[in-house]
Amino acid sequence: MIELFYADTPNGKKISIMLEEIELPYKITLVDLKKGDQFNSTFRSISPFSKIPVITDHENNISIFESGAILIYLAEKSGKFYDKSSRILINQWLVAQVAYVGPLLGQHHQFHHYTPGKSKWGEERYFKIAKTIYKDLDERLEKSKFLAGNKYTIADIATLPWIARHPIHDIGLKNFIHLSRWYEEISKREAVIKGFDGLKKGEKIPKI
Ligand SMILES: N[C@@H](CCC(=O)N[C@@H](CS)C(=O)NCC(=O)O)C(=O)O
Repeated sequence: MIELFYADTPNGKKISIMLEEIELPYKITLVDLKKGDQFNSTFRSISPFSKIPVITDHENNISIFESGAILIYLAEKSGKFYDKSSRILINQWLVAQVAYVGPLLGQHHQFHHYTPGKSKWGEERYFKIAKTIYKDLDERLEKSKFLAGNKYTIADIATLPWIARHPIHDIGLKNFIHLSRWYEEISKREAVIKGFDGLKKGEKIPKI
């Protein structure tokens, strides 16, 4: 049994989607970020930066923090979405998501959506970067069916929940035809639909 320490955010959804995809038994333990659960000492003992997601694999009593590391662990455990022959490519697109796409789109959420009017500089800077991320992903997906080649991988699973925030990005996903094609195709997967609704409240993946 895998225990997923979860909050309903793009980083949390990456792992609930992966767990649905690989069909391993799992349970979700909610971490209420607004209440500050992430700072309690029990949680900090498995998450040194006080962040979700974290998993505990009770089969071998191991805990893993950082979404990219968790995706790699689950991919290796299940033998899915991380082909040995494509690992160099998959690692690049996965690390680009956790180190660049996620954090920078996250800044765009903060300045543009959550605190508009606080910092014109911040709003302009991260809007521009977010548009560039859309453009660069679109260019990649013009040449490649999925981010790391012809097969759906953990790099796609990591990136989908961030692009699913497109309604608050105000960039116009439909104008990026290759990124839209990729988004629509992945959004139709049964496991993605189930995993996206991590809290089982009937949340739908936003349409384009
Ligand atoms: N690099 C981390 C980022 C995780 C992260 O930023 N988690 C956020 C929610 S999406 C969090 O736990 N925030 C709580 C806080 O900062 O207090 C990963 O990819 O797992």
